[in-house]
Amino acid sequence: ENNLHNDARGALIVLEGLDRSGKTSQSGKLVSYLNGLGYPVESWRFPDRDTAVGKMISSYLSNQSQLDDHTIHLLFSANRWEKRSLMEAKLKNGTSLIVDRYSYSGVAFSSAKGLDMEWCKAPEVGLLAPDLVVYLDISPEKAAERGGYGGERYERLDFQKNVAQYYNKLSDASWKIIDACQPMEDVEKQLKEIVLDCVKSCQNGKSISQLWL
Ligand code: DGP
Ligand code: NA
Ligand code: NA
Repeated sequence: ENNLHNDARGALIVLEGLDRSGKTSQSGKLVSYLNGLGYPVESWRFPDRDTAVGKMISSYLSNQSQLDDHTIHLLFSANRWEKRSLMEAKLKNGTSLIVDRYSYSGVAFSSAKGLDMEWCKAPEVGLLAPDLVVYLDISPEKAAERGGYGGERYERLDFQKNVAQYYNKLSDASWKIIDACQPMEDVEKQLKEIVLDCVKSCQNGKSISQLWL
C-alpha cells in the first residue's frame, strides 16, 4: 500500500498555532514517523531564516531592526514565494512536506497588529494551497506558561491573544484542530493519524490547488 503510484505526489501539510503551541517538536516527530513508514517527507518552516529575505525577517524578529508593518508583512510573504517553485517540485516528485507555519501565520500575525485582513491575504494568492491545515490549539495564557517566551518581538501575552482571534477568523471547517494542552504523546498520536490519512489521499492523484481558498 505504501508503494508510490507513478502519478503519486507528496502532501502539503501545514501546522499552525500560537508561539509555544508545540508545532516545532511535533513536526520533527511526524517526519520520523512518515519516514519510518517509507514515505519521502521533509520538515520545512516559515520564516525560512536562511535566505537573504529570511535574514531580514530574523533581524526584525530579534528587534535588531525596525520595519514598517506593511513592509515586514510583504517580506514574510516574499519568503514563502521564494520557496514556491521548490515546494511544487518536491510535491510533484512525491515528497510530502510538513510545514511549520505558512500563510495563515502571515495573515493572523499582521492582522493582529491592525492591518486589514484582506490586504494581508492578497500577497499570498497563488501560493500552493495546503492539503491539510492542523491547528495546535492552546490558550494564550497556557502557551505563555510553557517555559516562558524566547524574547522575540511577538512573544507577548496581549499580542498572542490578538493573534488567536485572527486564527479563529481564518479557520474553516477543513482545519483539523488538536487540543495542544493534552500530554505531548496524545497530541502526537492524533497528529500522526490525521497526517497519514492526508498523505495517503494525496497519493491517489488529488491535484494541487492554490491559495486563497
Ligand atoms: P517561529 O520561527 O515559528 O517562532 O516564527 C517567528 C515569529 O514570527 C513567530 O512569532 C510567528 C511570526 N510569524 C511567522 N510567520 C509570520 C508571517 O508571515 N507574518 C508575520 N507578521 N509574523 C509571522
Ligand atoms: Na517563536
Ligand atoms: Na473560524
